[in-house]
Amino acid sequence: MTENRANGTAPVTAPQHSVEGFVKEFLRELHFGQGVTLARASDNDQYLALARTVREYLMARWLETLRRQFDAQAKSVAYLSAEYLLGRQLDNALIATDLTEIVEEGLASLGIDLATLREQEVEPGLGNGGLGRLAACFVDSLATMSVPCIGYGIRYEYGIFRQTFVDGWQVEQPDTWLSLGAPWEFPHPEHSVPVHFGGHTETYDDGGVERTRWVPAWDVLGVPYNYMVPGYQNGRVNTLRLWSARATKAFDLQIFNSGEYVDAVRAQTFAENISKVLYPEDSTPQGKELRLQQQYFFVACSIRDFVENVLPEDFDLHDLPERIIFQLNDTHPVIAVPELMRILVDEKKWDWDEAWAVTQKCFAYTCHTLLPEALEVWPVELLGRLLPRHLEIIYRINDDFLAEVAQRFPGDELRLRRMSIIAEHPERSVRMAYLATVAGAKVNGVAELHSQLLRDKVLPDFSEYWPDKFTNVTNGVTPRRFVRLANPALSELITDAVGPGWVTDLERLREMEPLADDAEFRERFRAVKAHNKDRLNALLQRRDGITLPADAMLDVMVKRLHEYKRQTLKVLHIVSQYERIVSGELDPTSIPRRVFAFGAKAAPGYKMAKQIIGLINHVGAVVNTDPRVQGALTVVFPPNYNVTLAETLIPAADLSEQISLAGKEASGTGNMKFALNGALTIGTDDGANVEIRQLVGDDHFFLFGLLEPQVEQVVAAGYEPSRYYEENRTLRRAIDLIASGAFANGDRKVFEPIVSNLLHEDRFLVLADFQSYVEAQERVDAAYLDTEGWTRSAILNVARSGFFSSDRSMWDYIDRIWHAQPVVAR
Ligand code: 475
Repeated sequence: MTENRANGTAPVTAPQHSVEGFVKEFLRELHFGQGVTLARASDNDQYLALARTVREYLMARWLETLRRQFDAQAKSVAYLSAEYLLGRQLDNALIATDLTEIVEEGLASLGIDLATLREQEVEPGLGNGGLGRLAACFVDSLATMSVPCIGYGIRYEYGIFRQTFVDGWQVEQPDTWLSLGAPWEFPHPEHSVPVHFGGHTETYDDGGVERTRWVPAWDVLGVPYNYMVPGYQNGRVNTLRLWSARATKAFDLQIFNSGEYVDAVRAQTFAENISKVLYPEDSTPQGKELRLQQQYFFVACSIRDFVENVLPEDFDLHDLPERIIFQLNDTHPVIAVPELMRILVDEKKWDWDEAWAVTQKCFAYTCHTLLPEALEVWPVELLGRLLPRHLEIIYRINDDFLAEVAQRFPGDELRLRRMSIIAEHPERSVRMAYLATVAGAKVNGVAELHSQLLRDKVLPDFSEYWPDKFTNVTNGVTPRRFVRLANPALSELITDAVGPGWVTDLERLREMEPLADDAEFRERFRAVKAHNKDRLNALLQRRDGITLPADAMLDVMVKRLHEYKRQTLKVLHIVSQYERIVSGELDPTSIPRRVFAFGAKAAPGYKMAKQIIGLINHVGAVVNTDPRVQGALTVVFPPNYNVTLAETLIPAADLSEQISLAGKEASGTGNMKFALNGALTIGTDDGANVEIRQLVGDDHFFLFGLLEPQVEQVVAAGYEPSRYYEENRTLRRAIDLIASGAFANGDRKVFEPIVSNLLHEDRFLVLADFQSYVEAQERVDAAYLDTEGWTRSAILNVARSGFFSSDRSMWDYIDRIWHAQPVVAR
């Protein structure tokens, strides 16, 4: 769909919003879309027909949205993100259109169960974790708020790998999410965009002006695939545009003409590799050439698309900042900065300064990390080979910037070296976070603490130089998917209590607060949890053959596997409880029965993370089957944690584990999802945990561990993990038990790397926080035994977490960074 023709007049009407209207349309799709009769239709046929029927209900709104947006010529947000972790589309489209009941009834009249069809959908896993899921929440919120936004990204043919366990060890399988059909996407090959790579630059005389041009060596085509992003029951549908790489005609012809048919076909494959697979590293990006190709590929397509297809034909690009803000989701799309400069200077033939003034107003940068190893750098050699003109532009940006700094701080050579976009060691490379900071109108962190540390620790020279450039926007999650869709039972209870408005105005949850003191309401709240646990149990049975014990506290830690998140701390707690039980120190009937649930993927090349997964599974195999435990401890680790599993797991949780080392987790968003679904948090003073605790109150949050400034001190004083091992008997026994081979059939070597890392390195201070964690867990046990008190706290967690709606995050971005406005119906 080309936006500039979106104001055409042919009427587009949705099917009737009734059971009959739906059934008629569904059967039409089954017959004419899938080419099968109902009698012969497979579940997948039925799912595809259903998806196409539902999208028909959205189509008129989509076209109307585009028309309205074009007419208004309003400022748009272009969210540039290499990842969108969308989750399943069907249910979200059903709640957005308020069709769930109609569809349920209509399908039932044909003898079809909606739940069965839901299960057919393979979620688009086009992201690794937090950052990708955040992008999906943000586009949902913007659509629901009627703010013009295009999400731009990559249509990976293979999303995040499917995780399986073989003998408890992670084995990756390809994610073939497109193989059974992709009913939610709209390919538009006629709007394909060429993207160039390689070659060299040259200068030429342009009527007395010396200019530079890029003479690239090869190119590919970006084919746009559009996805609907429906607002919640507001008649609005925004667009997510994901790019897929194809070989260009010119590329083929050249080689075909030379008679090298087989080589030509191979070259085609080469081009198409660019969008083939999502890199599965989160937080430790590898400097792979294909990754840089992906980054440039999608931002080059996106900028060209916006300038040529979204803006009107005669648009004066000097006004670009009034029409667009490119929000950079971490540094992955930062190459967009020199790309826009290249277009303005080389193609549009603007003066450098004129182009830079516009460019600086068009970008803003969000940082999602604090780990130094997660800050992207690209070797100059690689960048110069792939994008020679962009490297020149980066050099010029850097030269101009450093000249400015030198003026303000004369003679401060060290400062210039610290602030240079080009690092000299260990290899000459481009610091993408610095480029983003220099070019961006604003730079934000994703929680209060993170934004503060970003200013003080990661980019101190820059925040001194531009104090007003830095701001915070605390992350949020969409209440549509993570409460309304994931937790229908709680949604009904909330709606009974405060009315339906909370779905788009989450602060309304506050009105529930007094009900925490209402015994009948607490009873109903517990019934919701029990129902959600049954639902989880049924899913895990079906999915993995896992059975949960009845009446147990559900303690959940789900997130990517990373040492800084400290899954090992939780394992050490489980092992120590186990050891205390089998040694007779702890009576298993004296503590509440607990299920320890894990969900986590490890980057395939991250050895230690994979070891930890192996350890969790092996500990589970021993603990779960030891009769002495008497069912007090159960470890479950369903494989392939993803958005779909989260939607059933989170609503069932009693306890949320947010136990990263203080100062390492930028924000966390899982922590918000749990609180909103009535789990209590055991957590460190890290990321958005800080804000969760402030809002829900200390009495309803289990805080433990070193605070961020204390972490600094402990490290500065020369941290020795072995000291904690020697001085803490419980800890020592737990580690000794692992070291003894008790969880590896007596083989001491299997988990030796984990043990020796903990004892001799322990970069994330697991041992230092162990005692404090165990004590907090004792407080958890005691609190859980007080059923009414626990329920009260759980209700207050829900009632006080409205702040964590991604709608609020979006308003903050609008106020502090974007200055865009909703476009409302005329
Ligand atoms: C933080 N991913 C969370 C979340 O702001 C935070 C990095 C490199 C390459 C690919 N993916 C990544 C991340 O850095 C990431 O997901 N960061 C997370 O962003 C949203 O809530 O604390 O760890």
